[in-house]
Formats: sequence, C-alpha cells, structure tokens
Amino acid sequence: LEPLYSFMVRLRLPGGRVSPEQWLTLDDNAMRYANGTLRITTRQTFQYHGVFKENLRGHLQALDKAMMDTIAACGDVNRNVICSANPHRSPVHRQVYDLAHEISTRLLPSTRAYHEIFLGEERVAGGPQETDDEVEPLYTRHYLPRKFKVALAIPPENDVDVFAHDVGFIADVQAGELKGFNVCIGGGMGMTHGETATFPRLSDIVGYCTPDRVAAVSEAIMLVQRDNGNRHDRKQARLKYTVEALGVEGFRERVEEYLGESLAPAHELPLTHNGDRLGWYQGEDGLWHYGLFVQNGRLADVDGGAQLMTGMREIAKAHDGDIVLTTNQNLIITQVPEARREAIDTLLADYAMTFETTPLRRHAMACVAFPTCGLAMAESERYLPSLIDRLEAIMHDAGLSDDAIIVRMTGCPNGCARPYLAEIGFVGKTLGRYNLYLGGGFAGERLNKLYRENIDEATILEELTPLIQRYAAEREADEAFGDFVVRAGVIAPTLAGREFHAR
Ligand code: SRM
Ligand code: SF4
Repeated sequence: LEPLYSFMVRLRLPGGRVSPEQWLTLDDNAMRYANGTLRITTRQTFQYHGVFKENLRGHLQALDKAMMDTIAACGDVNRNVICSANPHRSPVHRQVYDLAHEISTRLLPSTRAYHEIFLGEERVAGGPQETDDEVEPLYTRHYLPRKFKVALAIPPENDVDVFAHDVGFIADVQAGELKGFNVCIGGGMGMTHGETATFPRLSDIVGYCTPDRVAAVSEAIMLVQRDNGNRHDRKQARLKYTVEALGVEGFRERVEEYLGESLAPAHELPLTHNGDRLGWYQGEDGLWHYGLFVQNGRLADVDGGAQLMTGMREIAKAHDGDIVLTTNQNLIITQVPEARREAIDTLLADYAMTFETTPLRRHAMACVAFPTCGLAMAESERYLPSLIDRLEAIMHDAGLSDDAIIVRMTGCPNGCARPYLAEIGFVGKTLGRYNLYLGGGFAGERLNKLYRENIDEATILEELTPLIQRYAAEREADEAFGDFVVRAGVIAPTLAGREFHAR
C-alpha cells in the first residue's frame, strides 16, 4: 500500500492550438483521469489537477493517441513556446505559429525516457541511451541551469507579454508580409519576498533576425545560458541573471559567437496593448473567430452557472475548426463560416458560457495557487473574482465601468500570472494578505513597483478607492491607469529590473 499520490499534468502545446477531436480527448481525460476540470495556463496550454498515480499512464497514453504530449512542459528545459494567438487570423499569424513549433521541436530533449516510462516503448540495449552526451546533443549531461521560456509577439498586440520571457521575438510585418523579428533576451518574473538580489526583469532588445534564423537564434541563446548560467544558486540561475552578470552586450556577443553571425540592428516595432481579442472577429480569409473569456482559465461546470466543460464538449462535437488557447487564459473558437455563427452563439448561450462583464474583469488574471499549488502563500484563482466584484463597484462609482485596468494576482512571488507587469498587481504574502504593486505599463513595456506591503482586503480597497477616483478626475485623454499613477507621482517608474525594489 502506498500514499494516494496525485499529480498536476501540463501539456506541451506550442502556440496553443487543438483540433475538435483533440478537444474531445482532453475533455474525456479530464472526466476520466482528473478532477473534471481543464485549466488554461498563462503559457497557452492545459493543466490537469488531481491525476492519481494509477491514472497517469492511461492519461498520457490517451494524449499520445491524440498526438499530444507533456514532454518538457516542466523542468530545466525549453518550456511551452508561446505566440500571439490564433494561427487562423492571418497568414502572418500562421507563419509565427509555425515558428513556435519549429523552436519547440528544435529545443526538445531527445531522450526516449517519456516513451519508455509512460507509453510502454521498449528500451533498446546498446542504443543511444548508453552515453548521456549522445542522448542530449543540446542539453548534454546536466540540462539547463533553470527553466527557459520563449515567446513570439505580432505587433501592435503584446498579448504574450513578450518582454517577460528569457527570449522574446517581436514580428516585423510590412504590407502583410513577415520580414523578420526583433530579438529580446533576459526577461523573467520570479523573485523571493525580502531578497532584493532576486527581481522581475524585462528583456532587452538586442538585435534583429530573419524568420529562417529564429530557431537557430533561440538555440544559440539557450546554449549561452546553458554554458554561462549560475549552477550554484537556483535563485540566480535564470537567464535574466546571466544577462545581468555578463552585461547585455556581453551576452549578445556570445550569442553571435555560437550563431556564427551577427544579429542585424533592431527595428522600431511599437506594441500598443496586451490582452486578448474577445467576442466575434473576422480573419483575413473571411472566416470568423470567437474569443471566449474564461475566468482565470478554469473550465468547469458550475452548479447553476456556466457549464464550460459541457458547453465546450458540445461545441467541439458540432464544430470543424480548431480551438486555440491564449496566453491570457482565454480560448478562441476559430474558423467559423458566417452560416455557422448562429449555431455557435446558440451553444454559447445554452451553456451559459458568456456573461456580461466589464473590461476590468476581462483583463484580470490570477495564477492557480490554493488548493493545488504547493508554493502558494495566499489564495489567487479562487479569490480574485470576488475582489474584482468590489473593484468593479469602485470603478462604476468613478464612472469608469467601460475602462480597462490590468489587474493580476498571484499567490506567491514566483509570478505565474506575470503580476509585475500589471497596472495593479497583487502578490500573496500570507493567507488573506497581499503586497500591492502599481504602475505597470498597459502594453507590457514597464514593470510595476511595491506600493503597500502585506495588506488585507479592507486596506486594499481603502488604498485603491481614492486612487481610482483621482484617476477618473485627473487623467489625460487615453491615459492608462499605470501611466497615470507614475505621472501623478504616486509611484516611481521601474525602468530596469535592478530598480524594482528601489522606492
Ligand atoms: Fe509557474 C512554479 C503554475 C506560468 C514562474 N508554476 C509553478 C508551479 C509548477 C508550482 C511548483 O513548482 O510546485 C505551479 C503549479 C500550480 C498548480 O497547482 O497548477 C505553477 N505557472 C503556473 C501556471 C499554471 C499559472 C497559471 O495560472 O496559468 C502557468 C503554467 C505555465 C505553462 O503552461 O507552462 C505558470 N510560472 C508561469 C509564468 C508565466 C509565464 O511563463 O509566462 C512564470 C513567470 C515567468 C518566469 O518564468 O519568469 C512562472 N512558476 C514560476 C516560478 C518562478 C520561476 C523563477 O524564475 O523564479 C515557479 C517556481 C520555480 O520554478 O521554482 C513556478
Ligand atoms: Fe503557485 Fe506561486 Fe505560481 Fe501562484 S505564482 S501558481 S502560488 S507558484
């Protein structure tokens, strides 16, 4: 007899696209092997919670049959590669999605261990497993110092928070043609409360490359990190600290050495906003796409409320197009012909999947935290919706019901919902108490800063009410809340990660 071990299972799903058939497998697995819910993550994939050990193999084998896996979704490897949502929106979106796949495949560990352990593949004696270096040409014996993350954005949208990742690519699109990418290095969110040597950092733009070099550039950056990252202190092991140690120029020069060529000078590629396109919109080929708001990414059937699991199952049965996940924990029902829109609308209504909501809620994100995350210090996914109720009332009273402010919450400082980019960020300290951060940029271009420490809900509302009222009264045309609090001197701007803790 052994303890009742239960696991979180995370898929590798570069660019977040699944077919309706794959959706039905995902749904069936949730019902059969997990807790009956699916969780869309901030990296455009799915997590399952509550998978008992005895169900693990069956679960992964069913995913394998449907051409999905969980390889390298966790660990000191290249993680799920994310890109601006919806490959069906335009040919450029498709090209960028294909590049996300190319990067993912190129940086995938080559070990067959997953296939042997979970899929019943036989280990071949004398095969390449015999020498570790042969098994992992890129990762070699010791893998990376820490996780490694890549994101691709298509301006003007910054839905992926392109500066938050170890590597970011910003697409250069001219007259509908993909010409190349600005290359960014050194982003990351995680930090530890009270340890100022740890900090979130936005990446630096270091150059430009053509689309055919994107995978090679990703690999070169990963190898520089593999060989120069800090392997003594895990809290200093992310690429952002290697960039700090080597200097941006020093890191770039090493990348160019590994690559055997120089990066071209960066282009001017403005990003204007983050967040997702929700509701109906038309792609360049005339087909329609429906962006569905999924609160904090949790698909579940709620008694007397939204039936997102059943509703999406019925949509997957009735729909020919793909379903695409976003990096803001939402999903898109894609490739709907005009004549099928009404049928989709009917299903959305039948299962109460859409509800009137404010821009404030639509832009809010929370990490998982309790009850499944072992690192949580405070509630997040289960608490943020009720805090948004209260913030909505304050926004309403201030005449701002139609305005968006980016609010994000995490249950600990690891930063899984990228809270240090929010205009209003909450980071858990202990049960019921959060650090409050202000001043992030609306387009994901500026970090926020600590405003109040370790405060409960009553104090949060006390602090935010006058600020929101002042914003309503004093803001300039189109001025975002994060920009306003910086201009008004409420908070100092954070211009570099090292300044994050400076008051
Ligand atoms: Fe995360 C660890 C959930 C995106 C930074 N993250 C965890 C773990 C696995 C807890 C653990 O190690 O025991 C969480 C599982 C909770 C649960 O019960 O499901 C967890 N992270 C998540 C997800 C599900 C949050 C969400 O609500 O969507 C996201 C899944 C991503 C995926 O699909 O691959 C998730 N995590 C992120 C992001 C955002 C991103 O990648 O864009 C970050 C910040 C960006 C970054 O990496 O810098 C992030 N997670 C962390 C860290 C801190 C890393 C650091 O550099 O300090 C940890 C802890 C660690 O690695 O030691 C962590
Ligand atoms: Fe868990 Fe912390 Fe990540 Fe939230 S931010 S999911 S509490 S590790």
